[in-house]
Amino acid sequence: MATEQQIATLSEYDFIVAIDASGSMGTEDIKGGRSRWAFMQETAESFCRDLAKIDADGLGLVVFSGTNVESFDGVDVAKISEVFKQRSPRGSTPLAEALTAALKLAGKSDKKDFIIVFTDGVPDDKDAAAKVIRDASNKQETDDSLTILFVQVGYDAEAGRYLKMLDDDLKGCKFDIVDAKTIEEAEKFASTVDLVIDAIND
Ligand SMILES: [Ca+2]
Ligand SMILES: [Ca+2]
Repeated sequence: MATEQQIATLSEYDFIVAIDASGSMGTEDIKGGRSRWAFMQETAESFCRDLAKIDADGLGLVVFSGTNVESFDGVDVAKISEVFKQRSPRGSTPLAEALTAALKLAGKSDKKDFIIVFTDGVPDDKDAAAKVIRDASNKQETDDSLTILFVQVGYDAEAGRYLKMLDDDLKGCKFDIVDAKTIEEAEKFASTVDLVIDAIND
């Protein structure tokens, strides 16, 4: 269970959830024959239900695939479920554009920011996505003002290597602001609050 102290710490943050809706999210490689999209939807809704209790002015949401990067501000879980119903997996993985959109939502208030990205594949432009993160890190005054947690859905080995590089080995950053976990690792935490605090401290 999360302590009051932990919840007080996290109430200083805006939470922004970025959802990869690229075509490969339709791959049915999750146990029980489910698609990555269905599995991610269930997990993301559960995390958002917990985060919405902490983030008093609502969550930020970015949904990205192909040339379609949609942003929503101040949303609740019902809105997130509605967006899931409207989108289905198609197109490529514009991660750099999605991170840029998430940072734009983050910049709307003075709160600290926590961005959680659910993604399954290698982005369209690896270097561009890394540059967005590096530039954000280098603008920060403190390590905890922004954290980006990547949650990998499915088992794409190249995507796993890329996200691990962002987490452990991204050169030229003032602060290490990235944590990367598989969706199975993320689900093992006792609570969403524990997962978020672990990522902030990474
Ligand atoms: Ca908020
Ligand atoms: Ca890290």
